[in-house]
Order: sequence, then structure tokens, then C-alpha cells
Amino acid sequence: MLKILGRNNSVNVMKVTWVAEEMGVPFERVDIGGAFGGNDQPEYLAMNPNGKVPTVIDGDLVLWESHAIVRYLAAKHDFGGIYPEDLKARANLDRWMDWTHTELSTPMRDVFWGLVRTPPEKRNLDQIRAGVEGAAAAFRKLDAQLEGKAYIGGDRLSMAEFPLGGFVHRWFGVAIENRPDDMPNLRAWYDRLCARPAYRKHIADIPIT
Ligand SMILES: N[C@@H](CCC(=O)N[C@@H](CS)C(=O)NCC(=O)O)C(=O)O
Repeated sequence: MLKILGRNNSVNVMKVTWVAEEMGVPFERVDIGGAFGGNDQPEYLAMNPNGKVPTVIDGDLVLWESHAIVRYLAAKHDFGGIYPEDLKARANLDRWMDWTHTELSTPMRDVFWGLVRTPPEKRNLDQIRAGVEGAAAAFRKLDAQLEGKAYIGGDRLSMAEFPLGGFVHRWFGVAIENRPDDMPNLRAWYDRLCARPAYRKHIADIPIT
């Protein structure tokens, strides 16, 4: 059975548990990282030299990097569906996956760590404000992409949704003062994700900690 190593409140682990659940792939998840530790141990570092989560074990394959894992599982279990066969459709989704890492994750990290994992007296308010502005600027681009579409690639859930699911939940779920509210397509897409049982189980119903 597929084994997923990583704590369930990690935005990077959520990408993997959600895609596996969505495709009906049975898996066992092991708490590693954060308060659970274990990711600095030699046996873990032998599998993942970065000491980060997630890592997955699928038979004789050991794989790290959440987006590589999402692509691998989607191609293995839903080729032609969540993982499109058409090269151009796939390239479109690939760019939104890469964009999540390059454009969105840094401002969202500043928002999330600042407001959720830092006590009020220690918060860097300028950094949090800049994070909110940066995340809003990025999310406006996603909002534009979603115009007239149910999902990022069109009318069906795709591999590009999985990296973004945890971030959009934090965007709407963290108490952000004056959160910009000018992205109706983003909100509708988030509500659509929340209607999916697999998304609720692995993202929306997990406390933001
Ligand atoms: N680029 C990596 C980043 C992985 C990453 O930064 N994971 C964080 C959790 S979200 C981590 O392992 N932090 C240390 C810990 O949990 O102890 C990926 O996408 O898999």
C-alpha cells in the first residue's frame, strides 16, 4: 500500500493525501515532521535528504517533492483525467503548479506563519501586511484564470488544483484583517472544492495550525 510520510497539517502533505483520496488510492499516512519530529533522523534523511515532508513510498519507489508526487500519482492512477494526455492541456496545468511554488507560497508563508504560528506580541506586522498584499496579487491572477471555468483547466478537477487547495483554505480560513474581497471566481472555486468530500477530509476539516 502507498505510504505517505508527513504530518496532516502540512500544506505540502495535504496536496498528496487529497489527490490520493480523490482518486480512491488506499494509503497509510505516518506522522512525521513538525511537533512529531523524525525528519532529522538518518533513516528519514536516507529517503529524503532535504529532511522535509512529504515523502512517499510506493513499492520500490521513494519520492519527495510534493508536486512531483502529485504528478506521479495522477499519471499512475488517472492518466487522461486528472493528469491530461493532451500535451497543451497538461502544460497549462504544469505552469499553475509551478506558479504555486514560485509566486504564491512565499507570501502565503509570511501570512500563515505570522498570524497562525507566531504569538501576537512577536508578530512582524509589516511582513504580514506585505504577505497579504503579495498573496492577494497572486490570487487575483488565479481569479482571472478561473473566469468562466469551474476548475483551473476547465470543467473538471485537475492536477493543478492539488497544490493550491491548502493555500486557498488558509487564505479564507485564517483571520486576515482587511482581506481583499475582490475575487469572486476564487471564492466560488473554493466553495466548489469544499463541496468535495476528499477535500473536506484532508484539507477543509483539518484545523489550521
Ligand atoms: N518543496 C518541498 C517543500 C516541503 C516542505 O517545506 N515541507 C515542510 C512542511 S509544509 C517541512 O517539511 N517542514 C519541516 C517539518 O515539518 O518539520 C515540497 O513541495 O515537498
